[in-house]
Amino acid sequence: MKKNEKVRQMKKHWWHQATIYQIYPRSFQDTSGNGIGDLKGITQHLDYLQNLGITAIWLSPVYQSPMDDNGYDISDYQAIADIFGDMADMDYLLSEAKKRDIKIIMDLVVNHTSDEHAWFVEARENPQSPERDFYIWRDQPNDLMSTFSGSAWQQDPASGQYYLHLFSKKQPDLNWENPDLRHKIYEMMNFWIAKGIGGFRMDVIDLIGKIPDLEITGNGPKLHDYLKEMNQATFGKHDLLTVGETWGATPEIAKQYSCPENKELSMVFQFEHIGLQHKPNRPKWDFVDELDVPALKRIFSKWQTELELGQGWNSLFWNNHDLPRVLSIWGNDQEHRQKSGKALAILLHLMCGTPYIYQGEEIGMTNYPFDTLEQVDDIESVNYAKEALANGVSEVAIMESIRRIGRDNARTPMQWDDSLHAGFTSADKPWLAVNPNYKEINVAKALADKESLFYTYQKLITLRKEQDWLVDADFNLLETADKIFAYERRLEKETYLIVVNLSNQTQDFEGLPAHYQTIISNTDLNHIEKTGQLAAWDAFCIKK
Ligand code: ISL
Repeated sequence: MKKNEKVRQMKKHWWHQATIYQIYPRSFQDTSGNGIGDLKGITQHLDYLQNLGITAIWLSPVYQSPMDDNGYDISDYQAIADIFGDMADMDYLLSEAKKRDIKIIMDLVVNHTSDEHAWFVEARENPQSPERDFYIWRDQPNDLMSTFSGSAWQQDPASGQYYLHLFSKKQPDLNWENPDLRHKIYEMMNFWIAKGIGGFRMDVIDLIGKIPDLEITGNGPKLHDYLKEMNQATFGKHDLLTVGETWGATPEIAKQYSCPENKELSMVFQFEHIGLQHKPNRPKWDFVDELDVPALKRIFSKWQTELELGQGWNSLFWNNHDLPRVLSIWGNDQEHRQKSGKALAILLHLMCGTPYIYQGEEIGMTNYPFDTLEQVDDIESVNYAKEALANGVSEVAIMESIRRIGRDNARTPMQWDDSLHAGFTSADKPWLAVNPNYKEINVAKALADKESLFYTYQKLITLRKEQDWLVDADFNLLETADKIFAYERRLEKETYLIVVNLSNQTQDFEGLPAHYQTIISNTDLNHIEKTGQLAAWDAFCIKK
């Protein structure tokens, strides 16, 4: 059988043609008036999301939490944080979403819990308890460092032992070697599956196989055994989407996770393209001024060809709640804001994989002009600033990094309209300031303008549902000028050409065929035909 035929016959899942929308609940919509987004706020905007066309929402954590890391520090996996509402609100969100054919993907944070989780409280108070071994304790720390600065070990005064925390001190790492712990996690996952959720996004899942004594954190030897066991014990029997957050994945590793025969996950998030934002092998704060477009092409092309259908599956994303806004990094967030936004969307969404949109991306939200440390909330940025100041780095330089790369850029409130606080909250002050550009950039304005970025996203989402080639076709990067990203998708006799000018400059381009059909574009193709040139941020897809 020819490869294309095999591919067409392969078992397809709903998520092969899905587009996922990530919501950071804290920043989406406040209905209670406390300045913090909540579950009712999400339910209130389901019609908006249905209009956009998305298949599922990935919900960042809404569980009970002391909010040291905005909910990625969970103290009860089966309860909802008061600030977000309660379980009745969650059930209502699930049922209202279902009415609109929207699934809910829950964030599964099981590399660590909060130090206020009952397991850790017991472990700390009673070193003889079974819970003690749910965490990782040593008599002496080694050199492991926390992602949020400083040592990854914290001494517990009562026993004198140190516990491991790869993130904040309030996020002790779980010990996945302990089978009782693993089964408790599977039970919890089944509780959520029974509620009818659409799947799980798995926070830093590649860390669960760590061997702390060897200072191995990512991709430990038992990682894939645990995932296979988890699959069998939980989601394997259901048609759910599972996506692992895996900073350390190479294409080889990603195949291990996502190859259907392996029965692990549907897909993973790989971050190689995100790595281009900072200098090679440097901390993320050491950002680059001039982005390397040829490297971006090489990286995407590698992932597209290595994870071809049947071998594995890609996740496609520019943004999430940890990353700066793509328009402020790869796009032009000033004079070409909408057009560069469309170009970046067209470029990404016509590749093979499941696309993810982060709230506000669809209306072209941008980085926030942070200039003092008082404006910064995120624990990662705050800890970094403390450490850098102590090491003699100037506040000006620190603010430059935070402004460019800091996680709060993604977390400023969603901009709904041009009223006070962008319609996000009726409180005097939102938990994090609204971007001052909200009068220009907001949902109401985007919906009113048929030419807005919103409608490009809407069209891309529809295309993904309707056009099978987006799933089935091969990917082939074309040789072009540095700043042009062009690729073909081919399936039997059909060929689709995607061309994007990733720059503010005009580029020569002679590659338009005599006959074609336009699938989507942000520009006038006749003009390109006549001049043999792409204008700044021109982007299109044609069928040859
Ligand atoms: O972007 C990062 C790499 O420097 C980190 O901010 C981030 O911590 C890392 O991507 C892991 O992220 C996930 O786990 C963290 C949580 O703070 C992030 O929000 C989450 O996405 C710990 O749970």
